[in-house]
Amino acid sequence: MTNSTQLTEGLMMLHTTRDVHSAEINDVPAIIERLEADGVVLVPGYLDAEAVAQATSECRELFERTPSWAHHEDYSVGQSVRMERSDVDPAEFPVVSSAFARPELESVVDAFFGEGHIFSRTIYAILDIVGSTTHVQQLHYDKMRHLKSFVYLTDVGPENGPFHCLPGSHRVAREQQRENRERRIVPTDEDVRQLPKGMAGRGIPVLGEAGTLILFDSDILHHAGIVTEGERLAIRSLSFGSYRSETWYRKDGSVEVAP
Ligand SMILES: O=C(O)CCC(=O)C(=O)O
Ligand SMILES: [Fe+2]
Repeated sequence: MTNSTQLTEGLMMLHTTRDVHSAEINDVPAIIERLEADGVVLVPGYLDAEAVAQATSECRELFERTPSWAHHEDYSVGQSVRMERSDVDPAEFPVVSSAFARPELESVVDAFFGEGHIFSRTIYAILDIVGSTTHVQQLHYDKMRHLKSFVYLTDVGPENGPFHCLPGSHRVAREQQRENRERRIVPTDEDVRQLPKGMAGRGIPVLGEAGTLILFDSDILHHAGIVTEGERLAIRSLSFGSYRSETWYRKDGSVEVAP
C-alpha cells in the first residue's frame, strides 16, 4: 500500500458522511461551506415546474433533431448530447441556455473558483432509461476537475437512476491527483477508478424532485444509479477554475481537449 493510499483511506474514515445538505441558491456562503466540507450540496426547486416542462421539450428536440452545434455522445441505450453554452440558440432553447447562466449560479462559481473562472462552459442533456449501462455507473471521480451543476428534469427516486456520491470524499482525488495537477496531467479513465478499498457500494443516492439542482465538486467519488423502472432526464453544466485555460496533457503526451 502506498503512503498516498494510506493517507486517503485515513481521510475517508474521518470525513465522509451520510448526509447531503440543502441550501438556497442565493445563499452563497452556505453553498460554499457545504462544497468545501462535503463536496456536494442540493438546491431543491432551482427550476420551477414551468421551466422543467420547457427544458424537457428542449431536451427532446436536442435528442431528436440535434442542431449542428450539438454533439451526440456515445451513451449506451440512453442519450447524451453535449454542447458549448455559447453556441446554444436562446430563441429555440430558452431554458437550456438560461438555466446555467443565472447570476446566482455565477456568484457560486466565482466564490468557488475565484478569478479567471470559466462559468458553465459546457452543457449536457442526458436521458437514462432501463437498460442503460455506462462507465459512469462505476464509482469514480472526474478526470478534469470542475464544479458540476446537475439538474433533474424528472422526479428521481431509487428506481430511476439517482446520482450517488460519498460526501466528504472529494479529498481523495485532491490527494491522488496532487502531483499530476501540478504538472497539468490528466489521469486516465482507469486511474480515476483506482480508489481506496471499501469505497465501492458506499455511495448514497441523491433523490429529488424535478427541478432540483445538485452542485458537486467533480473530485467527489460518485456514480450514476441504474434505472430499473421509468427514466431519468437531466441537464448539467461544467464550470472550471482558471487552471482550465492552461494546456493540459494526457499521459501519452497529447493535449487534453475533452471538457
Ligand atoms: O449521471 C449521473 O448520475 C452521474 C454522471 C457522472 O459521472 C457525472 O456527471 O460526472
Ligand atoms: Fe462523473
